[in-house]
Amino acid sequence: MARKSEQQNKDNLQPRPPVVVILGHVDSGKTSILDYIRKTHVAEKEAGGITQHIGAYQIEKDNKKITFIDTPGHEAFSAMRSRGAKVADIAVLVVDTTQGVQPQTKEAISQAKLAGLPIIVALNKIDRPEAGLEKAKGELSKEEVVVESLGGKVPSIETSAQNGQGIEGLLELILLVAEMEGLKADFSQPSQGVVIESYLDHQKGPSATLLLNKGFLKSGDIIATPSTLGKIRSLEDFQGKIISEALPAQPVKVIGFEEAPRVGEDFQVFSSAEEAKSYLKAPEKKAVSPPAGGLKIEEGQKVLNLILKTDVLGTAEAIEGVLKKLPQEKIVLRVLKSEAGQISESDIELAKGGRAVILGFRVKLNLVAQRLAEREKVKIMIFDVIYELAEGVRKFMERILEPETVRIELGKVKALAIFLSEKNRQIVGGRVIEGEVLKGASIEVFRAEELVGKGKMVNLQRNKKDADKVNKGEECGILYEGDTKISENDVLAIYTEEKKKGEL
Ligand SMILES: Nc1nc2c(ncn2[C@@H]2O[C@H](COP(=O)(O)OP(=O)(O)OP(=O)(O)O)[C@@H](O)[C@H]2O)c(=O)[nH]1
Ligand SMILES: [Mg+2]
Repeated sequence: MARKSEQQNKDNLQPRPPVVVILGHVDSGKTSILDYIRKTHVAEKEAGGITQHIGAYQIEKDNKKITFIDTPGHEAFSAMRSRGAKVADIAVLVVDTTQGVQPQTKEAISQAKLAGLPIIVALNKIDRPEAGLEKAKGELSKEEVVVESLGGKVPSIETSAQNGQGIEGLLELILLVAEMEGLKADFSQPSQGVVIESYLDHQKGPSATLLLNKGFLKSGDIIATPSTLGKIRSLEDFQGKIISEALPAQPVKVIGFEEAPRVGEDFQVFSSAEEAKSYLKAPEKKAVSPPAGGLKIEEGQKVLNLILKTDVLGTAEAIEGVLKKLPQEKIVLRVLKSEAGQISESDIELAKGGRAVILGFRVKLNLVAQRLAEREKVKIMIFDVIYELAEGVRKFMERILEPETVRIELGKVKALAIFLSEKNRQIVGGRVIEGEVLKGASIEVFRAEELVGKGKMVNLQRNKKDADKVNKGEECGILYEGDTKISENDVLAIYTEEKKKGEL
């Protein structure tokens, strides 16, 4: 597209800050390291400036800027990580030295390599007594990430997000690698870049965090992605401070899109709305996933309709992936709507109409919506941890599964004599020819091997005394109740039914 084919005027190229993606396994300490850096290198402009979750920050070290992107390590966020790797210049691979190389460490390595990013390894949690530095390095070597201290080319540093050890060194390494990369951008042109986050701000409307890879962005610019367009009403930096323009490698929150754009889309600035429209791709306009295209529901299957509301769009995508992995042979999950933003009254109306459950992830429920949900009896489940969401949905599915009835065969009785026959009751004398007979069991009546009727046992006797159980070979008297009359020589199948909790 335009970005690749356009000629860049070499004179306009200026150095730009590096964009660093922090990758690593779940709980390796990515966010903790970023928090530590932010605390020590960003002068908080306003107290509690960050209201929305923004996974990108820019800091300053020795008068040089560095942009960081955080990505979650949970396996479900693979798409987010690979996007992070695509927009970045450098990957910091965080390895928990108490754990060593883990599945998402490996995934992160291959994503960084695929994107051609230089890797810096942060050997984290070095403050912990059980930290296994050499083991971690050895395991990295097996993944062809050989650190310098083992004779390789990959710079590494021991870090602790707990006490700050190695964090300054990590920043110095980043600046060093960035310098060697010679990162430059054309600042003079209308900007282009990538959508890294997208959400519906319930006060300001569709919002997106953008990362510019060239040019500059200012209020009033006409902007488009393949899925939506708009005119920029305001620009905010990662701390929520209004800024007049954004520069390459600077994460910026933009308000003014007509709809929340898709995460990962390229954006461009245009000189007119007409031009911007021509950039739109007609068929996939909506930033909402289609309601389960091609979803097949077979006989006997139930459907659980869901409305998914998440903090950012990348999360919605990850959660849909997690939901897909839940067993759905008996209950099919159908996502009616999936979008970023708070749970609104219209979500509750939709849930009511579609008999859906609302699933929230890191979102809030305002009082009005909560009251409406209570009144309309709409179920809302809100989670903060993806694993808990998966478990919560699984438990809910199990609860709505009807308990299964399991038939237990007990035995067979051959009817030898009929002693009494009333309207729908009979006393039948017989012999247990198979298994055993328990009082209160159910009865099926077979005549010449054909099922002719069903009924139940009201009482059971042996030697004219009430009995709980009669064994094979013994004779018994059965007080039978049922619509079909039993005749001599009929075979009675004796069974019970047990209800078992539904299993997915
Ligand atoms: N002792 C010690 N604990 C750490 C260190 N870094 C992180 N932790 C702890 O490890 C846990 C996970 O840290 P996070 O920063 O949330 O890890 P993460 O990699 O961002 O995790 P995900 O985003 O879920 O993939 C937290 O309880 C941190 O307090 C460290 O250097 N030393
Ligand atoms: Mg994290």
